[in-house]
Amino acid sequence: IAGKTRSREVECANGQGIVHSRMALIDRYRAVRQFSEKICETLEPEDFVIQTMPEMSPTKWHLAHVSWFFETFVLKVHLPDYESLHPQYTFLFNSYYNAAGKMHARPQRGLISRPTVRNTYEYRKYVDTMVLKLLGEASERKLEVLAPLIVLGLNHEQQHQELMLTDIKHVFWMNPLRPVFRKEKPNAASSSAKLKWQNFDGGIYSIGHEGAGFHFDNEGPRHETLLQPFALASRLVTNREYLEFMEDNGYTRPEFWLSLGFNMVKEKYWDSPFYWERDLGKWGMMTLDGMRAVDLDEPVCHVSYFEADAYARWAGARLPTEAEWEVASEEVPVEGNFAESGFYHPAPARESGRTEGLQQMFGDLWQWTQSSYSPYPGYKPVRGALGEYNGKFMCNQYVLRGASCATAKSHARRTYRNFFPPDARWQFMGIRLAKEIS
Ligand code: AVJ
Ligand code: FE
Repeated sequence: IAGKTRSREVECANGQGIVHSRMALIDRYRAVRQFSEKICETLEPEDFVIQTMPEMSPTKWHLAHVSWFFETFVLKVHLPDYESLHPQYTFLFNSYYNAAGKMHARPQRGLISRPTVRNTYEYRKYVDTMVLKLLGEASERKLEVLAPLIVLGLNHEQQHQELMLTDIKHVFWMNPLRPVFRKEKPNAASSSAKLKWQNFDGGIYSIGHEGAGFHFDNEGPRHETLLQPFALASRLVTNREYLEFMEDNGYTRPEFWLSLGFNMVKEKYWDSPFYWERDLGKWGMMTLDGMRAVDLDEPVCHVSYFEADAYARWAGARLPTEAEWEVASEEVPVEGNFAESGFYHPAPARESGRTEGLQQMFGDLWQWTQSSYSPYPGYKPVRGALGEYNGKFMCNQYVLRGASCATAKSHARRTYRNFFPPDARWQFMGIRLAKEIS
């Protein structure tokens, strides 16, 4: 192997750019696969199985589906004579790729007790053995074909790592016992930085991914876009600020809301962020550390696009566009409170003492933008099943930028386009304000 690794450079999603060599690719494969299992360390078998709403998936399903991805797009295509451990898994763990065949109904993922959790780990192990064999034995030329697929599969697995965390939070929330997933490191003495506005010039800017390093197809092509002068808030909106909106009857005053949003408020009886609960007049919230009092200095979390938009209007501001967010983030290093910290909760912005500078751009919370999730000019999904990865969802969803406390650091990028429907609240989603300047 050593001889073969010499000159290979493999594009990789480590955010720092490029992974060199076969060994680096193998190491990265092992590390990402292991992190998924580390996330599940404290779960009991019963926790892995249930589906508490149609939008979320059982942990067991996530663990199997990411393995199905490698099986379908790597092993079945590139390992001669590959034999599936269980041919029926093809159907069970296909999420939504019509070109890859029929699939089990999404809302019924929580109704199957078999394969068991143990079977699922066996399936992972089988796929790992086969992928590592393939990577170990492939010729240099073959590796060139495999590397981008492996890197895509690992980025896919990192997306599901975040979903496992947000979905297990929902499972524990639905349980009246409100179990603890992980003991949280407590926030240091609470206080939050003053909100400042940072101004940006109007003009023609380029946005979108270009060049080396992994990116999803929806991040390109890089293209020019025209921005008017704007200002962006230096940090995320806090619980204290959001409570002012609530106490000003924000949820019952239609003048702040989009029509669809106000319908949703009435239909779902929304009167606070998701996972908030009032007990004896005090607001508590569900965290992955169980229930606790709302900390006023933390960024407000688990709000929908509709709530983010209504809050912004109440505050005399608006949500940023995704182009504004990306241009503003130009000089901001990809650092912050990511999944690796094991905190799994957004932290208050600390007073930095500086008058300039954006905080909490990466990590902590995904930030709603006012941009519809639609194709960039010239966007073309790849041919075949993998073309279904992102492109076919470009309708009725909004783009979120940044990354959250449940995102792996090596998965975060300036050009990353996350997306969810405007009423989704169970992801780690928050609010950063923008406004016009003249
Ligand atoms: C980008 C988070 C909306 O949840 O379906 C997982 C990520 N894509 N497998 C999703 C994804 C394929 C995607 N989101
Ligand atoms: Fe997936």
